[in-house]
Amino acid sequence: MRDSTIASLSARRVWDSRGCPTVEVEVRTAGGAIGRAIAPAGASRGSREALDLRDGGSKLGGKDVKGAIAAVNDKIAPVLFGRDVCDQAGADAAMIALDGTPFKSALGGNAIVATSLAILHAAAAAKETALWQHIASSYGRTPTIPLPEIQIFGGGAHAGRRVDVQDFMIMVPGASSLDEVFEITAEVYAAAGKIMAQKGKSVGVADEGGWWPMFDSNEEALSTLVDAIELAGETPGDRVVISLDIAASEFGSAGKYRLALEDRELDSDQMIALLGGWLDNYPIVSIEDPLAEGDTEGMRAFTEAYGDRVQIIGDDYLVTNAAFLKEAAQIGACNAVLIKVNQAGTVTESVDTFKAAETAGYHCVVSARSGETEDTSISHLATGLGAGQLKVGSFTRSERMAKWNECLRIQDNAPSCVFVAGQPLVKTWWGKKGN
Ligand code: 2PG
Ligand code: MG
Repeated sequence: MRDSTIASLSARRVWDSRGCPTVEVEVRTAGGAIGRAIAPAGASRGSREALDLRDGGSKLGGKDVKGAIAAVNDKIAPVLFGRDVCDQAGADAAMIALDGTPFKSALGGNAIVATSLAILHAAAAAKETALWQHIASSYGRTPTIPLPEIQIFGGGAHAGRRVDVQDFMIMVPGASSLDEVFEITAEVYAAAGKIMAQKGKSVGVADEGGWWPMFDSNEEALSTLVDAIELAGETPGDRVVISLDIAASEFGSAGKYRLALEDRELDSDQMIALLGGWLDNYPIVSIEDPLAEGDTEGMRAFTEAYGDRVQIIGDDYLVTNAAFLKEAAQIGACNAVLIKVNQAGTVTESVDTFKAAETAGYHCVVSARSGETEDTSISHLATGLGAGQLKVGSFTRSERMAKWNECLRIQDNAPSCVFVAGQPLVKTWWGKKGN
């Protein structure tokens, strides 16, 4: 164990996968341990998540982060100097107190999350242990290799709203290893590309590297995904299943949903019926944000109708917040939660939400953001917590592949760490098919 006292902490400006500025924080301990982490950025954000501090103005679209960097260097660093990096909760609480606002808008969610994750890395380095191992031992967890959720077509706010639905993904709960998941996913991704090219609809990729959704309807994306799974030599609903992020807050509010592509407006009940039809007709096992974040009654009704056969994830709806999750559990809204560290703002609050989810019997999916970097902290977080599932975006582009490849490295270095294929999805449509 190296001396884990914080000797220096500073931020620099780096760039994310959309070419936008973001914050990297580097922490050094007296014993020479180094921890480094970069803040990601969402495009479809919940209204109650931690707020990034952006400079505004006309330069760089108002997205520069000089204020957030100054917040780390001038305000956070003096408060954390001399603390022990192994006291994650203490460091996070100190930043929350220093910020003093409900959505971390004073120091910036980007400043705080990069610092919180850098401290986590520094603690692992001080203990001379892998990050996933440090997480597992700190929080008393049994590590597992997560089941990936991988995007084939983008959509919504990540694809110029070409279709309303944001993520058309596959999961391979029938795979026997992570290698097999990736092999099958690579085949499905390539098959989807071939189909798009044959149809003359191959025009590039969306924000997370999934194929651009050159479709005439949301449902055409679903049927094309089924075709791609078949072209890859798989039987849809057998080893390979579909997962959707509707991201309904992007096109719905006050109980009204505007499907731009199909030029029609649905109320909450009609939206539930539309999605219910998709669940009947396609091998979908997981559906995220099916209703808008303010449509609590819709979310409850959808969960009552379909919660026994499909995973229903709250993302914009729950924003990695333990209190919101407990409220949702009380009324029976959703049965799973997305864990995004930058929505909560700190590692400690994210783990609190994870624990609240587990107590409530909710599944957990650790997730990247649409604006990402080479930072692989979430691969370790998903493994170390034994979260069960990991959502990173597509199966192309290095800000995505960095996370998938890190899972392979973790697996090689952790022979006792099992892969959790299918396990989190036992209550689902896939499970009911008798697989
Ligand atoms: C989501 C994420 C990732 P964003 O909605 O789950 O797909 O998107 O980071 O833009 O919120
Ligand atoms: Mg989402």
